[in-house]
Amino acid sequence: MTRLSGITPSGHVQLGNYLGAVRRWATEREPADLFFVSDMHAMSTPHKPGRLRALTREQFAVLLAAGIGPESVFVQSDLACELGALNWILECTCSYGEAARMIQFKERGAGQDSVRVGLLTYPVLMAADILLQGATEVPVGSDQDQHVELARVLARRFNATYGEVFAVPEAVVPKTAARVRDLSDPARKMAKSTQQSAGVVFVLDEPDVIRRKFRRAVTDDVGEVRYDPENQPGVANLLEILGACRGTSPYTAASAADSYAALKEIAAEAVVEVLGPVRERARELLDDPAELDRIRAHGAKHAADRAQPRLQAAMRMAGLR
Ligand code: AQP
Repeated sequence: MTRLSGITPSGHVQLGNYLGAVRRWATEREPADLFFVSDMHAMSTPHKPGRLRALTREQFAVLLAAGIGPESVFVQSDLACELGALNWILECTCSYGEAARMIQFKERGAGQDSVRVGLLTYPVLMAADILLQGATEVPVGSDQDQHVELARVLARRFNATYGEVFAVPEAVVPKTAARVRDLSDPARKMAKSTQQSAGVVFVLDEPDVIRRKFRRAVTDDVGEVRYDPENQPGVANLLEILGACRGTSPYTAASAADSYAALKEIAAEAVVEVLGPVRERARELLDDPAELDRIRAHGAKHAADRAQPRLQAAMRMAGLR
C-alpha cells in the first residue's frame, strides 16, 4: 500500500495545515507513504514566480522539520519532465467533458474574466502525480474525491486500451484531525491563501506574533468558557486548537481556563510550544540553502526512480518511442 498526500504552496503554511494534516503525516506515516509539495498545481490560477519558488522551499522545509523523512518527500516540479510526459498521455486518454465536469473547475473558474487551461486540466496532472508514483491510496477531503475518481477512470481506461501499467488508486478518508478555523472569522476555515492574515497563524510566525493573533481572536458575549460550536464558534475554535495541541478533547480543554482572556493566552502558549521546534528546524533548513537543495535532490531522485519504469512502459504501450 502506498499513500500519496500533497500540499499546495498557495500561501504560507498555516496552523490548520499543520494540526490537520502535516503533523499526522509525520507521526502516523508508514514506510511506503509519500508526500509532495504540489507547486505545479499552484500555477493553475494567477501566481507570482518568485513567491511560488519561495513558498515551495518553505513548505518543503516545514514537511522535513515536522519529521517526514527525506526519502518520502519531494517537490512536484522536480519531476516536471516525467509528469509532463504522462500528463499528455493522460490528457489524450481523458475526454473534454470529463475534465469540464469537475466541480472545482466550475467553482474556481466562475466569474473570472480569463481562466487558465491549467485550471481545467489540473485534475489530469493530479492523476499523473498519483499514477506515476504507483499510489494505491490517496487521502483526500470530499472536495478532491472527484479528482481521485478521475484518476481511477484514467488508470482503468489506459490499462484496458494499451495494457496494464497503472495501479488503480482509491480515495481514502483521512483520519479525523483538527479542523482549524480563522481566528478573526470562525465561520471560515483557516486557509493559507486568505488575504486578511490577522486570523491566520502561520507555522513560521514568531511567538509574539502568534500571541498577538490569539489575543485578538474573535469570541462572543456569552462570557462562559464551554465547548458549544454552534452558539460559540470562536471559543469552540480556541478549545479545538488547545485540545489538538495537548492531545485532549475540546471538552477537556474547556476546564483549563475560566475566562476568554485566559483561554486565549493558554491556547497561544500551547501553539507556541507545538510550533516552536518545527519553526526552528525549518528556519535552520531555510538558512542553509545548499543542505536544503541536497535533501530536495535526494527526494527527487527517489521519486524519479519510482516514476521512470511506469512512464517508460506507458509511453511504449501508447505507441511512443
Ligand atoms: N483549516 C484547516 N484545518 C485542518 N486542516 C486543514 N488543511 C488545510 N486547511 C486546514 C489540510 O492541509 C492539507 C494541505 O492543504 P492543501 O494545500 O492541499 O489545500 P487546502 O486544504 O486548500 O489548504 P488551505 O490552507 O486552505 O489553502 P488554500 O487557501 O490555497 O485553499 C490538506 O490535507 C487539508 O485538508
